[in-house]
Amino acid sequence: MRLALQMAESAMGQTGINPVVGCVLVKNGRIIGMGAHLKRGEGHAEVNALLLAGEEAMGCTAYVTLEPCSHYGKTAPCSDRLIEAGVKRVVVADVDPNPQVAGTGIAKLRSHGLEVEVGLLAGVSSVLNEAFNKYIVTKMPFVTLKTASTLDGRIASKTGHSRWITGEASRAAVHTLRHRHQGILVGVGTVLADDPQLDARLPVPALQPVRLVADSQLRIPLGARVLQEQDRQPTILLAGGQAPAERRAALEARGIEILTCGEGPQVDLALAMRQLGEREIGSILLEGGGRLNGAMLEQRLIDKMVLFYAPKIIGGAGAPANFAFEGFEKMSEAITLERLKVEQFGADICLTGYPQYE
Ligand code: AOF
Ligand code: ZN
Repeated sequence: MRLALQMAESAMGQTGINPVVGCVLVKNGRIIGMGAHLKRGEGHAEVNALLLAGEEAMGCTAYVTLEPCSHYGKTAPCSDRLIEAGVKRVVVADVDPNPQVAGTGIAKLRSHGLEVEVGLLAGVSSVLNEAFNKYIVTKMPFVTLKTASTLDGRIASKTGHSRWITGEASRAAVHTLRHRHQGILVGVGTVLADDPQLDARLPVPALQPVRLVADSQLRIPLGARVLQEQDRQPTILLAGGQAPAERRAALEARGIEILTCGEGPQVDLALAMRQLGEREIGSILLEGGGRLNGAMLEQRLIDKMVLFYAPKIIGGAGAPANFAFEGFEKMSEAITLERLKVEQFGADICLTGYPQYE
């Protein structure tokens, strides 16, 4: 199962709104097949593993990180394939929350006499598929917030200087995060201040998330780096309902897509997320700035946080903070993070957690 989970993890980011899944087939103490789901629309993990095993699969045990499917999607049901191949026993890590599956895959295997065991390393599989698990049930993207700040929570100095806060190792980890998300979201203030490119730069070729900019009044300059190279990495602007028509026309003439999010002057962020979900963007990496982070947090649209802290204190009353919002009066009202994980990247620490909204 650990090998199957490793294979699943290696495909993170490349299956779109589909889960990552690994499968290992074992018979008489030997691995006779293995496979992963590598791309939406292509073979599921079980099918790829069965192809490798061929006739040998008869009587084997299958270790699968997700419940084998029982529905006709873009591919035929895996549970049928396991039954036809004569697999004797199936060990499943986690159940598939997809309403089209949700236990029916396991029930089908059992009804054909296969021995099924569920729950081995379930927690590991469910974290790998946390975005899928939310999206498949709600059709809303899973939003991961990433910040890089000083210990006093600043994302720039009082003069706006921000390169660099965190070290190289942290920044490299961010590029892996970008590769693993379908969309990358920033506010227009960040584009105006930093002119970021918002691509994934890794030592090996990476997948490029769709670039999303929340820009209620469409203030983004046509020369901004996020608007270049649309063939390689498209950009969608999230606009308010009252953005100037001439800005809209100028941007659309350049082939930039604009999503109108509500009728008011601001971007309706919840509606924006719903619209992006409808476009099959199932995971979004939110990268600031502070105001967008604060607004997303207030509206409970952030599912997970990855907070990098450099061991530095910059101070300055006007220095921008990683979260800018009205705030609460009492400590008891504070949003808390649960399931905390602490890691170190070079000299920086990285705190990962899941906000609890009461
Ligand atoms: C499995 N094994 O490797 C994967 C599964 O459109 P399709 O045919 O690719 O089906 C996608 C759905 O199938 C997806 O939403 C999830 O429920 C399940 N994914 N199931 O048995 C796999 N990738
Ligand atoms: Zn399947």
